[in-house]
Amino acid sequence: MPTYRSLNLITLALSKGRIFEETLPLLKAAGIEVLEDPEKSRKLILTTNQPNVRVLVVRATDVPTYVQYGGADMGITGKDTLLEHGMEWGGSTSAAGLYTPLDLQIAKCRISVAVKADFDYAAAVKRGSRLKVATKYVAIAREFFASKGVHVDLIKLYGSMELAPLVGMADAIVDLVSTGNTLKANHLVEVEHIMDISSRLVVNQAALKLKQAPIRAIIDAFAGATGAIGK
Ligand code: PRT
Ligand code: MG
Repeated sequence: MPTYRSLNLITLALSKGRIFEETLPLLKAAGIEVLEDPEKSRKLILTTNQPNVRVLVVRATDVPTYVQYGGADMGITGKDTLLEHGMEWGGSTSAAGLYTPLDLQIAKCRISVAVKADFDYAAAVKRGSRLKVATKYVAIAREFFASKGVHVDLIKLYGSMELAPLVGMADAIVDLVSTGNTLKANHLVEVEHIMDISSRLVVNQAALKLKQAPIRAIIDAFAGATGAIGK
């Protein structure tokens, strides 16, 4: 049986860095202030000024997993991460028991295909060449190239994708771009814009049923602060 405390306790999973920083104003709008700085503290569970709200610090790619398995009631994560986690787009609920009621409009970027400046991507596509594509986003890349009818060999990497074309390991990469400075610094150019990315609030559906009032209060405060419409 859940205890009174566990029925009140709200656990939010966040990743360090840009998502954490950009979430702070949203939390503030919900009257929540995180009392420790994850960049300074080694703690993985952070307290807040609300005794019934705590924050878990997890890897960005682990946020959907914590929420899916109930380690956290809710989390904030990029659309890129949700798609790679297997979330189907088009609805706000998924088979994994995840509910994504809000586009928070934070940590915005786009996911793109980039190649070395001297690689003629359009010609390679036109010829029907098989492309070697390095990416952390294999699900998104597979779906994108399949929809274009381009044959690809995907090489899974966990970071620094920009290196792969430079060392001749891949013809192209699929990666997140925001200012474009990283591509430019590595002599890569963007040749396809796959989709726009922003971060979403993701909620465990069972937790939402058990803890309706406190979770709804946070969703509403975030929605007000974002000016977001349910997506
Ligand atoms: O770093 P770690 O391996 O722990 O995890 P992570 O890279 O998944 O986390 P993090 O914090 O870097 O990114 C979390 C989320 O922020 C992503 O899932 C995106 O939804 C979002 N986001 C927004 C970005 C960017 N913008 C972004 N620019 N994530 C990464 N980048 C990287 C990009 O991969 C590239 O290397 O920044 C570089 C490009 O930036 P520009 O400005 O040079 O174009
Ligand atoms: Mg990173």
